[in-house]
Amino acid sequence: LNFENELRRGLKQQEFELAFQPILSMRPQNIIATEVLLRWRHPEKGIMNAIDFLAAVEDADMLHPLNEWMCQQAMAQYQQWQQEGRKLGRLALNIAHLQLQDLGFFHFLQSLMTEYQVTPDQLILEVTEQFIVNSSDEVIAQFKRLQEQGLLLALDDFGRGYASLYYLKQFPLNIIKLERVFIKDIETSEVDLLLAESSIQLASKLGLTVVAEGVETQSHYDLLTNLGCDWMQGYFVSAPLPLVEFESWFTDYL
Ligand code: G
Ligand code: G
Ligand code: MN
Ligand code: NA
Repeated sequence: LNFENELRRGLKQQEFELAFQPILSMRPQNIIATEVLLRWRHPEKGIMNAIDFLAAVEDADMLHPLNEWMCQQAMAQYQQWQQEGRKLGRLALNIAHLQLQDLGFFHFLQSLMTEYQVTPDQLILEVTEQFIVNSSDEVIAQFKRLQEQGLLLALDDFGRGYASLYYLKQFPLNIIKLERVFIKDIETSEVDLLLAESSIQLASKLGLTVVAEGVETQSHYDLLTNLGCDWMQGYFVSAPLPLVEFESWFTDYL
């Protein structure tokens, strides 16, 4: 209850904010998408990442309002960048599996798309394996409908779970995001390099686009380019940044 009050207070006091991290193609290095990550600028605890509070948000039954706030803010920001002529690629949103338990999310998404003039071909939705395990046929049908209009569906944190290969087969994905633990040691560990290589090959053969997460160095970049990885994300390009810093990053970059 305490934390729930904290959350409500935080939302009301506008302590939540968005961070942005670009996703680039490997060669040439073009901005493909901009991922939105939730942050809580807590008056005592400082800046907290989503991972530090999302589970508690879920327990407090506050996931829906917070995620709806995030989606609305993100779409409004994206529309503004569009109007300014910024070429930031697609908008990539993280969608918690609990948001997808019924079709309400799709109505909500549609109303935001109408309000902010964002089309399906400007969006990537990032879901987790947990969602794929629990998803209903109706929800999958909704995703397919949006995918026919150009929306891309990404599996986040690929490789962290336990049954990934099986789900790749039965779920209509466009993209897999290779978890950063796979990337971290590819310069020094032959096993890690082999795992990255086989994941990329498998995904490519299944017709999926591969995004490497946690690309931090030139040699990560070189190795992944040679392995045929499609897109990348990580400190090598940019950390997730608050709005003002992100805008100055892309002003220099574009
Ligand atoms: O950047 P950060 O450490 O917060 O990211 C940790 C995890 O939280 C990542 O897996 C990221 O996808 C997830 N995440 C970040 N922002 C959001 C959000 O707005 N909604 C959901 N559901 N997950 C998010
Ligand atoms: O699970 P997800 O990949 O969405 O988590 C994103 C988290 O990873 C964020 O907390 C973000 O700050 C962090 N992150 C993003 N890029 C890098 C990177 O290149 N290296 C490391 N170590 N962390 C990163
Ligand atoms: Mn993500
Ligand atoms: Na991720």
